[in-house]
Amino acid sequence: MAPPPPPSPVRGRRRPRTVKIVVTGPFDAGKTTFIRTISEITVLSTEREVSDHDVHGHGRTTVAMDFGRITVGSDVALYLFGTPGQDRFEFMWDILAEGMLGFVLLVDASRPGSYLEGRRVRDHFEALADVPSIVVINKAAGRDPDEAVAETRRELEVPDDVPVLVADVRNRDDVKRALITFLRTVQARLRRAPEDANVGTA
Ligand SMILES: Nc1nc2c(ncn2[C@@H]2O[C@H](COP(=O)(O)OP(=O)(O)OP(=O)(O)O)[C@@H](O)[C@H]2O)c(=O)[nH]1
Ligand SMILES: [Mg+2]
Repeated sequence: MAPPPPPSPVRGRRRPRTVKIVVTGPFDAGKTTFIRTISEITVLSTEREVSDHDVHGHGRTTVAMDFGRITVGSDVALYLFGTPGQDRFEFMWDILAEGMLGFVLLVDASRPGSYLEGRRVRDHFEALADVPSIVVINKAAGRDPDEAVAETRRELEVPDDVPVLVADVRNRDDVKRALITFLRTVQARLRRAPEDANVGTA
């Protein structure tokens, strides 16, 4: 009798494990750009024209969410959810945080008010779930990176085990580096508390 056919590569392929990461931060910090720079699918964004250009440089703002995806190896797909930046859409934060593996907090180094807002966003997400996070300083061109990191740590009172890094979120390598740092932080947390292994998977 003929041996059974080998398993079909398509049928045999495992679906990647999906995890949800929230990309958050103050108004105009670069959240949508971060996701657009790295996503392998066309980013689903809900943006509207901003009526007040004086307080917002780019004329468009996220009103509900951004959604993008990046696959890491063949095993894990990161689903990236960007939050809206304006206060009046803050009700979306809790919805988007549901089931998150962790969050990336962006701050805008070119705007001093970004620190105070960043701290409020961080406190909010920290209170929602005890999950890993990192802080990414965007728009820091011309700044000394070490000084920008020290200032951000101080202003946001970032704990020592939360990485803080400088990036230009329009640059794919920078965004990749940020996500790798985030995943390493998740790994470090799992080594300390392996029972959390399934927390936050989508
Ligand atoms: N100079 C500079 N501009 C940037 C950088 N990243 C993003 N921008 C610009 O900043 C503006 C805001 O970027 P977005 O990605 O829309 O910011 P956002 O955080 O999603 O904004 P909201 O949804 O309104 O909160 C856009 O015009 C970007 O082109 C950066 O690293 N440097
Ligand atoms: Mg946006």
